[in-house]
Amino acid sequence: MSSIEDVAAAIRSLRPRKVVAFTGAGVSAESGIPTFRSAGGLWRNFRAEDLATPEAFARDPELVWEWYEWRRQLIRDAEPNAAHLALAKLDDALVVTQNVDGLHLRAGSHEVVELHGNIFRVRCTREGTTSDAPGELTEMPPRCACGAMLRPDVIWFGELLPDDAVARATQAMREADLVLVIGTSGVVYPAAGLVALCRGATVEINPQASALASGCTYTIEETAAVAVPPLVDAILESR
Ligand code: BV8
Repeated sequence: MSSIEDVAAAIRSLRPRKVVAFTGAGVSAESGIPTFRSAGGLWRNFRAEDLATPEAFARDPELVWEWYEWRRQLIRDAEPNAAHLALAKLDDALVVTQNVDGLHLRAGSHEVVELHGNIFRVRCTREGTTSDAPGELTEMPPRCACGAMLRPDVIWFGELLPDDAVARATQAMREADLVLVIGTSGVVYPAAGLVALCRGATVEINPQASALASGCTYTIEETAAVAVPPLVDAILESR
């Protein structure tokens, strides 16, 4: 386990050119969005793995949409925190996120790979076409103009990730000088397997060591909003 100061000093001497930020639910925790595995992550005692599946949607689409609309409202009422805003200052870095909350984009990050989709987009269950749906849903479940049900444009458990997102994340991880691993438990695959592709330095920022900690060059047991801004400053100072 390292201190923020020690890792910032290491970054200043490393002078990283290609930086990737790999983020999970923990980066949005200080924006008031409950993580999946924290106590607040349960909705009506359902685990995410119970509701974020094609089977759950087929069984009870209204229930699944109620859960998504509950999360969408939480996220609408939230603001990007100091970690999101600091990462947005790295305009040539790539953010590879497991989060569907869109807070990195709202913070101003331009290069963002949403591995698991975005909760404010919908997809037609018949045509597969996607469209933005930021506003409150007027009907549950919402329907496409073609009459078919709409589903959230997210990747559910048991579903394959978008090829282009995986390809872009894989290439960036392979070429990275530095990967910041922020607020993920590192248990959901194939996302968690991306960090090991990095041949440069990896820094975990997480109050509790994740399943990825042992494979990281440095681990900082701090929250994202506390640790990410000084590390971003160190990257910018090294330029
Ligand atoms: C697939 C979108 C092919 C929906 C999500 C290999 C081994 C084992 C299992 C599998 C495997 N390969 C595939 C699987 C199955 C499964 C899987 O990984 N299961 C896990 C649970 C064991 N993977 C899949 O199904 C994937 N698809 O593999 O397809 C296939 C097909 C058929 C059969 C087999 C294979 C699809 C996975 C994507 C699912 N969709 N989200 C939605 O959001 O509604 S996953 C969802 O959960 C999130 O996107 C995220 O990825 C994950 C939650 O993880 P984290 O983000 O890490 O959050 P978590 O709460 O766990 O941890 C938070 C961390 O933050 C903690 O460590 C905490 O300490 C820290 N923290 C808290 N506060 C702070 C903080 N850190 C910093 N600052 C703070 N303030």
